[in-house]
Amino acid sequence: MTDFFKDIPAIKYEGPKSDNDYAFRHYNPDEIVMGKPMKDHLRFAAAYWHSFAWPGGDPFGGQTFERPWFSDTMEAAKLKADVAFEMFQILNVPYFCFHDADVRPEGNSFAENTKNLEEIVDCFAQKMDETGVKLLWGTANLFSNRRFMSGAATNPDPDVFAFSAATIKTCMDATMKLGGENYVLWGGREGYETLLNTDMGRERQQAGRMLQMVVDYKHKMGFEGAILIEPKPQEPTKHQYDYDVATVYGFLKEFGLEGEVKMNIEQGHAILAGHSFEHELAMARELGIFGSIDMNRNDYQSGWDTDQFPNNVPEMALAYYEVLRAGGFTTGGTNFDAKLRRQSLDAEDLILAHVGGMDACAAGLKAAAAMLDDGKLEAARNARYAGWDTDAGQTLMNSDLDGITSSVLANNINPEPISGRQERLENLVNRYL
Ligand code: XUL
Ligand code: CO
Repeated sequence: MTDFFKDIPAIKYEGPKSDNDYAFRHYNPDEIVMGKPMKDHLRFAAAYWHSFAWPGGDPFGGQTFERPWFSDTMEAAKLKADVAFEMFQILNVPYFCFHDADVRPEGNSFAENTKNLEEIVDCFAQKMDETGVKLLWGTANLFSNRRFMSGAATNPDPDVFAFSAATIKTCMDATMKLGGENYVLWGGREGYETLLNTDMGRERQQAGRMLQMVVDYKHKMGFEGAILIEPKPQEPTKHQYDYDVATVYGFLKEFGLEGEVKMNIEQGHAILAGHSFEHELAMARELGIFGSIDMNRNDYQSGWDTDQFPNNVPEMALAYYEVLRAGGFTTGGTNFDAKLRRQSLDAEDLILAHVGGMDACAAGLKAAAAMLDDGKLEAARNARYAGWDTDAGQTLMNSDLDGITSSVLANNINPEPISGRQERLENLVNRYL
């Protein structure tokens, strides 16, 4: 045991009336919701990068956090792993997620990076065995090091493409070795700053080829998890190719990968793309590519990806409503891609941030389940489209413009507008919260 979280107890469910900061009010892991335990609906994961690798910087200032593991040595990486697994246990999160660069010291070459990663993977394997904590997904950080400043797969320099491909392979190997349930690709620098120096055609082809190689390697190695792309419209690059769910779907179709790759949808990224989170979730469900979620909250005024811990229950309810409508998670889960504010310096801040986030998600899930169980929202939606289920509606779909025109004339069709009843439905939703 380290002394980082000293005096902080394991967090238990105490119910909504508890006034203990170190307790769950809504997250009751074994409580049955729609036929299965809450923990199996939510499948919570903690993100290694924000909680353990981020120093607290912003565009105007550097490190605010002082952590005993902040140094680029293997010894420090192992101390960081000790503390990380202590946090997973205090919170009782079943999963974690990591990038290679979060967990290993940065080497001077690809070979050194690989050796460092392998050493940490062995250390993780032992800790996972001891604690029962599992890996939701692994990924490669192909955006922080300066070699990736002009992109990874989409870099104008083929050597960077090669370095990136080799790094992805090592991260897929690590994920497979640790029994990870998904492998994620987020293209933070797969985009451009200015079209003046960018060959967009080539860059898209390079990105497509890299993704095909990832899928080929998944099959070659026998990885049974899902390959997930995480859309984001911009930040760090001005324009990113994986703009949103619909854009990525078009890209997958173009490269023949629509049956191979699903989506990891992040709340804050949806907001940056000008969508609601539930829009992106519903779009992925309709396209058959819903996979997993990165849970956080974005500031609605700043226009940055602020990665705050979620605490807005009405938003969570609408999000989990779409997750439940998609049939829930299979390999996916709820990963807290969220970080503390840079003034929240203490170890307890890290715990309480997750406790609040887990409770907000659990409260949202319960409200979403009640909405679905009750069936009033779905009944209203179905009633709105009921005309399409009639014989006339079906005939219309299989007709053509000539046939339809004759029918409009023969039946003197002259539609009367019908209320969309939005406020009534909004009032209904509020009753479940
Ligand atoms: C960045 C982001 C990443 C991905 C994984 O905005 O969300 O942390 O989740 O690379
Ligand atoms: Co994310």
